Amino acid sequence: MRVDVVTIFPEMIARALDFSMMARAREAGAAEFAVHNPRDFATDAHRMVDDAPYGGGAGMVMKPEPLAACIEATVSAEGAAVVLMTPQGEPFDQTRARRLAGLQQMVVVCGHYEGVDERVRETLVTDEISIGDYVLTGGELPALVLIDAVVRLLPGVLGNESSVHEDSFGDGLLEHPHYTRPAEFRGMRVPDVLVEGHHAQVRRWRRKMSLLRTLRRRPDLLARAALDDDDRELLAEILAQQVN
Ligand code: 4G1
Repeated sequence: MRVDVVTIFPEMIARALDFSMMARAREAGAAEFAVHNPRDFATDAHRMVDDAPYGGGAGMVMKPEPLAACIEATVSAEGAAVVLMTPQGEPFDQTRARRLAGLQQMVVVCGHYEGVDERVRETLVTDEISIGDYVLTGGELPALVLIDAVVRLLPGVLGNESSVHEDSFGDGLLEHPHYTRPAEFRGMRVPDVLVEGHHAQVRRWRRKMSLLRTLRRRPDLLARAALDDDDRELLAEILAQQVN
């Protein structure tokens, strides 16, 4: 997959993509990254990328010409998504990450100031995505969140662990608790079932804890999760034990 980021703070994105899983994805040839600055497409002497809003009021708006030229110079693949990161977008989730991971190219546009000129959104943007309901100063951190979630799904990025990790949210449940050595830490013992290591028992305990955690913390997720008969049995057990 080719990932392009359109941003007036290109270093912020470029530096972040040089680390960890994103760096490995590039080394493995699974992803190709490029960063583009609308300022390089400004034609005026001051290379302006923002201007005052029509109708007046506080704040600035990203000017359409340099932003549009930058996006148009960047889109190359058939079926490319042009994703605008915006608080007005659809909530980002794992389903959307999976869908985007199937594309040849993803162009991620980061807003600044009060946002982008409406005509750019109307004509060049194919997807509008939000990572959550809070106020930020720019779309760069949301763009990095999106890219991380998508790139780790590309074939050849995570290897074996990918299927395991995908499983954990593939069914829409929260994860069970995790433990590593020592078996006792500050008087707190690792649950016996995990120490004993009976695989079927471990699997059952983990599934039950996933269901319990999701029920307690994110009942909204549980309502939409793909549950089978075994899960319903475990849930019945949880409710009978009144640990919820
Ligand atoms: C009104 C949050 C404004 C913010 C209401 C999540 C937020 C992009 C995101 C804002 C942004 C709310 C996001 C706000 C984001 C233009 C530049 C928009 C930054 C900007 C809830 C500022 N997911 N915010 N406005 O934060 O880009 O993607």
